[in-house]
Amino acid sequence: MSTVDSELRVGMVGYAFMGAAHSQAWRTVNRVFDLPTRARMALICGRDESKVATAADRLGWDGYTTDWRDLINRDDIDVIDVCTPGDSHAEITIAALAAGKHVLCEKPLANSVDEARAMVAAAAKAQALGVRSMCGFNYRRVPAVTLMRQLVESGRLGVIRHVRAVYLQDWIVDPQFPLVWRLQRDRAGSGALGDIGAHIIDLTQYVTGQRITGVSAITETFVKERPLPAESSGLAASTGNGSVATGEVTVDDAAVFVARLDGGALATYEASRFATGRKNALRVEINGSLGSVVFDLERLNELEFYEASGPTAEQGFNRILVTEGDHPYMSAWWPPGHIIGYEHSFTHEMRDFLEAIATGTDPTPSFADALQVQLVLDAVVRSAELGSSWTEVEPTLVTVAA
Ligand code: SOE
Repeated sequence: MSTVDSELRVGMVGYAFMGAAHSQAWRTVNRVFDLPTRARMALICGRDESKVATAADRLGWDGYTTDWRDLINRDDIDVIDVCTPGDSHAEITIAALAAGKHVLCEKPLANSVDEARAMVAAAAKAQALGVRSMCGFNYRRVPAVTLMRQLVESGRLGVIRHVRAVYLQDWIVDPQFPLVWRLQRDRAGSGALGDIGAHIIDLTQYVTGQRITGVSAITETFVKERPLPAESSGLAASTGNGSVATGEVTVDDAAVFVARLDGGALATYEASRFATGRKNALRVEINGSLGSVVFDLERLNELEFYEASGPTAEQGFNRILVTEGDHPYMSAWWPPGHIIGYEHSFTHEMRDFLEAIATGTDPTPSFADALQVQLVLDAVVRSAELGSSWTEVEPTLVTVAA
């Protein structure tokens, strides 16, 4: 067990789903992994004092504040964890980096390419002063996904020919589901595309080491008008005369696109919140000249691996149970066969972020990696608006980690 010789005091902005998931990870990371530094859950931030006070108590934070600028200005906060809707990522992150705070920012990085570029520039300036930044594409840190990348990187699949990725949910199939912030472009930037499509864009680029260079896309908003949420409950607001006030849905409900990757692979992507029955169904299949590999989030402890070698009569997709001690991250948890879950990917994310800060290295995915995702999102939107003509992805002006 290494001795912990320092403490990093964390300030987290946001306390909803991602705030809860990150809090679980901050609470757990030093109890599971031997790290040279300890995370202290110092302050959680939210605008509603009653709600954030409750969240601080429930999620295990020492205290709370209602103004994120308070976190930035304090000299007893070292790390800012941004778990807010996308419309505040750039402002909070750029201010935090300028104040010398290490930053973990949830995905997608921003609501636009311009914002993402500004965040990359701020991160580069801060990096020169030893300040670290990372974007929260947590699925990279599912052990089976890391193993998937290792198999591709080692050449076991040969030349990658196809990438086939879907991320499917169904939480807004009911047209009476209220117009929450994720359904408003000015808050979320885009709909299923940026929220869940961003994950499969990052994950497939990470696993293959290839970048998407062009797309042809279609998007759809199936339900264009929804009841306005009541401020407090999130349920439908009333107009007072018995009818329900409604508002326009300004984001995509689903996005489908084909893509070329710079290593020559052809790819298909589908991100939808209208895949009835699919709750959080992410599946990626990679086909290579020597074999294939399949990851399915609903079976996140497993990886299906097909090697086109050996006797034909014995070939088939092998199911690898990714729980051995020499599988990524797994030696810190339980004996082989004792599986882990969705939340563990966030603990792995905090592990790698803390270790990078403590060892003075740059964690991945960097903001530059996240900018590459943002450029693809932008190309998908432009392609869909142009009527699915072929759209080149604007080259990033910064180096992107392979
Ligand atoms: C969407 O509902 C969502 O919460 C995404 O925002 C997360 O990134 C994903 O991990 C789970 O689904």
